[in-house]
Amino acid sequence: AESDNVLFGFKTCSVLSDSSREKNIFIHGKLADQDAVVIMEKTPIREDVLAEIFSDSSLKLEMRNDIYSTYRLQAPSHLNEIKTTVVCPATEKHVKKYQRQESFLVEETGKDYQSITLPYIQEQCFSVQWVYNILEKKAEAERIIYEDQDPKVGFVLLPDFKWDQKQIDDLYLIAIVHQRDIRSVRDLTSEHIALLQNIFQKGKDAILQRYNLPASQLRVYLHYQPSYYHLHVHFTKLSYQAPGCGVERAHLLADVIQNLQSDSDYYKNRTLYFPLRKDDGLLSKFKEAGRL
Ligand code: M7G
Repeated sequence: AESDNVLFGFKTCSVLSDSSREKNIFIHGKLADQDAVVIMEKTPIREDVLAEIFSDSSLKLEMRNDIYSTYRLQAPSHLNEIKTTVVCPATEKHVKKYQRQESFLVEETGKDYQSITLPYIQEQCFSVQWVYNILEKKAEAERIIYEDQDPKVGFVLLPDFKWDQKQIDDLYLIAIVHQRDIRSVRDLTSEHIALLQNIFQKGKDAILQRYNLPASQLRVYLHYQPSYYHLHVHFTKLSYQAPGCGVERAHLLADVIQNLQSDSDYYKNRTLYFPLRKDDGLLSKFKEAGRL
């Protein structure tokens, strides 16, 4: 029905990026005069629904040649859904985030962080209201897989919104810490080792219990730079190449813990490398400072 279709009346402005291989499209448009980003993605074909597809679909022959034939198969509509994410109202930063663009690798010393990055993220970063909504059970409360309520070492583990939870192959969860003053790995010191170990251990336990997936099948990491400056840890299936997870941004949680164990100020002083998109405001700041 039109009334519960939030996309009714959506007007496309531009396609930000698309991929026939990943079968997704990122669109910038207007929803009742507000900027919106819509992400649509065809979901994987699951083995457990094959029987239903074979018995309940209509099949149209396209061509036959010797032992070869191709068909157009119309699967039952509930097996033919498009996973859709809507960001509205979207900021200019959201639009840029999803735009396909050239990236440049930035070299950020501890000093650069203090003088360039920190001032920038203090005024420019994405709102973390959605994170607070999760921590306060104002949103996604029923999706929580595990919670440790301790204010110091506690966290909430839940499915990332990139994962529709229909199959384990693209398992993707995030652990969001209860502490609110840790922006990124740059803020971590040996004081946080207990917190990180707690997330690592209990996160792995919870995933084993819930999904029967052992730790040896998991990639557990943080992003630097993250999009959202409230500390969170990504848990994905090892065999799954999550979109947007290049090697340059990922820091394995196990490594982060060891680095802090050997040097409490490791992430304060180290030079960290990360890619930034061509029109990222932070990239301009590095250029202005003559660091690129
Ligand atoms: P990140 O490393 O800060 O940024 O990770 P990235 O998106 O550039 O990787 C934030 C993670 O939180 C991403 O994996 C997002 O898909 C996920 N995420 C973002 N939002 C706004 C939400 C949300 O509202 N709910 C949930 N469950 N996950 C989200």
